[in-house]
Amino acid sequence: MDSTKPTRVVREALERAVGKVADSAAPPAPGAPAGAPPALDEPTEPREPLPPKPDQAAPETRTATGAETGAPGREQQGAFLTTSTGTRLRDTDHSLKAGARGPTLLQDHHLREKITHFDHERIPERVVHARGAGVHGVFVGYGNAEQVCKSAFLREGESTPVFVRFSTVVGSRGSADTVRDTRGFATKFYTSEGNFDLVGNNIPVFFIQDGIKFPDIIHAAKPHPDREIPQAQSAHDTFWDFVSLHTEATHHVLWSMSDRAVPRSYRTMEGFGVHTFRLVNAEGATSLVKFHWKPRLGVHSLAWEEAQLLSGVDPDFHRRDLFDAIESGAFPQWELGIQVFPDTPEQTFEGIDLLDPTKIVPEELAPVQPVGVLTLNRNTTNYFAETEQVAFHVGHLVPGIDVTDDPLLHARLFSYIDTQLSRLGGPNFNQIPVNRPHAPVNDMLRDGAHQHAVHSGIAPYKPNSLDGGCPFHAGADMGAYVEVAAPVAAAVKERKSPASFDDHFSQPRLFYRSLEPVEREHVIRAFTFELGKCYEQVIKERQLQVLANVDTELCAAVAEGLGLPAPEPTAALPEVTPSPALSQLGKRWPTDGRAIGIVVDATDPAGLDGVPALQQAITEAGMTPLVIAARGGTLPSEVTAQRTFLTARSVEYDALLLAAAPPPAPDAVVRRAAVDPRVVVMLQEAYRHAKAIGAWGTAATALTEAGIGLDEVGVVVGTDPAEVFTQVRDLLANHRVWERFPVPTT
Ligand code: HDE
Repeated sequence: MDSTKPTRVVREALERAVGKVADSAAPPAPGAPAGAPPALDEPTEPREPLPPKPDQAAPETRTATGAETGAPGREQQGAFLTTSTGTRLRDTDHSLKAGARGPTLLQDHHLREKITHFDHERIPERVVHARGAGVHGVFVGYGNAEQVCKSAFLREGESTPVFVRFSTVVGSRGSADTVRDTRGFATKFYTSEGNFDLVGNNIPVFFIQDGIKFPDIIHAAKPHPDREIPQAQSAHDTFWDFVSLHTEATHHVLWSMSDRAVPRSYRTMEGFGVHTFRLVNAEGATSLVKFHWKPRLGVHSLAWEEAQLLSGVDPDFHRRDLFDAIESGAFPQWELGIQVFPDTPEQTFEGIDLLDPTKIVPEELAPVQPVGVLTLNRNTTNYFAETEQVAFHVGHLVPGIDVTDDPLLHARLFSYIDTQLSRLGGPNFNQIPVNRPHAPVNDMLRDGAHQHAVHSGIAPYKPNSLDGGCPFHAGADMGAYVEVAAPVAAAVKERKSPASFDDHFSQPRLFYRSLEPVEREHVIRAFTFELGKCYEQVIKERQLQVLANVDTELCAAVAEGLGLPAPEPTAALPEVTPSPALSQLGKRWPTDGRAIGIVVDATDPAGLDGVPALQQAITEAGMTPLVIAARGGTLPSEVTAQRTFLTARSVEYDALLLAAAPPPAPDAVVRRAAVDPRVVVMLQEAYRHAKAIGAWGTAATALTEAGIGLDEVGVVVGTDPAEVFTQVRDLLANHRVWERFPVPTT
């Protein structure tokens, strides 16, 4: 397959699809709750509901059978409050009573409708991936995939609307975003040939090789059933009990203990289809592929302490980051890439079993070839209607894409449709607006709860003559989905996995050995933390034995932290060739959508002079400047403080700039120090988390107060704010000041 850079056709298609949103004026700081600021007093004049904000979009308005409706796409209209059947209401604040002191009358149909609806507002949260954030976007194909895949959405310049939902796996719907966990990366392509759902994760392998074990791994990872703790964490006995006994999970566990499991942002995650899929081109030739999403901003993670602090300080950190980036016009982008393998009867590549979802194929052996670009450019208008009700299914396939015999994938093909029945209350979930296809639907599925379509015709069966035999079967030349006639080997029925699935340690070792020393150190600390949180010593000992079979240095370092002896490996450790593509380090990336904190002193008007120009420079660089002062509101030089020392915490910012060394504010607990203690904590944390820090003029004294040397790596001290910012921006392109993290001595 030819690799290709986006052509002019692709660039123009992208501009048409995305450009119009980019043109809309971005707000000075993202986060405005509505399209217009509210009045101070309760309004007295009725008005139509406000239109969505410029950064928002609802699902396209389609009928239940996929046709465009031309409707404005707003489910609220009219200036006056009504019942659900459109009757205007005079009062919704008082129930109908027999006299002002009651009792309340059963006759009050409005009270009953209001309360009954409220009582039923919740649906079951997803059994996994309950916590998520969804946004709209567009995918534009590069055209080069036509050699291996006939799907229309991959054609050159073809632009396809998408809905993407990112998620954590283990936590409940209200849990924190930044926990250590795998992230879901599910994409619904509304293609002209029907919906295609690519339901992937940010980790390319899975804990289990056979879907029948899914309830086991999930029950082990979820909170303990007796007390329902801990929430959204793997650092507990049942998880480590299971994975230490079930060694096929080891590869996924290594990724989970790496920085990949604490992403800095959804925007800086890779995505993986995990399973091997089968593609078919127009001539009917097939290839095996693995799907990858490559973020334009690079792969970037939080420091573990940052992730922990954020769970308390801003549990919505990842969704806020995504929504704010889109609102401020920093649209996140990924390239969809494929690794292509010949479709041989063995379904292996370079000795790697392509049907084993605990294995990767290193990119050095099979390069990831970009086939299109995804841009996320609109926030949702209603979380429940869109993000909570979107129903992904690995069986939502389009011509050109077929499944392989991966036993994990096969269980998923059953599960995703099944789970929607209890979550979304019946079999018509594909008629919910966010799930409606944009291709014509002519099925013979009928009735069921919440049926939205008013089907015509009297013969929803085949064969029929009463409806003229309609709908007709389509031939393969009419765009029908035809399963690849893949041969099935003569076999006997048995509950068994192939022998090739038995190797549980060589790829975890490959992953660990491919990381840079600082990344390995993070893996060691993560294992030490998680096992340190377990109660039972035998579980720790058992997991150390697993680690000994992965890497003796890793095992020894974790054992030391736990205060336990390091066991010997039970088998010889294989030689592995590291895959540099697995490391997050060593590259430079765009800095779009990063948050820069600017600490100012509201009592020093001179120090504020350069701040407006600095804010402008940061905004022009595609980042968000957030001014942090002792108090909120408008400060001298027309500077507005977005944060105060009370509301700000270092973890919110990618870099800190000091325009001043502010003295303790009146609300500081400790007031004897020279600098406000919260600013000192902010600097110490930013330093510890290897973030760039800049200061000019007398502000440098705050660094000294925080115990940070002025000549330390990643600390920029100067006289001119613009010059300091330029250097800080340059440091941000490396994501962190990596030199500041201690490196293991092994
Ligand atoms: Fe899922 N998974 N899964 N999963 N999964 C669900 O579907 C399941 C697996 C993934 O944002 C559920 O609608 C089984 C692998 C994502 O709405 C459920 C097995 C991968 C999402 C389900 C797997 C995933 C889900 C829960 C083993 C990565 C969130 C609610 C056979 C390739 C989608 C729902 C969203 C959600 C079952 C394994 C990714 C219960 C049985 C492997 C991103 O159907």
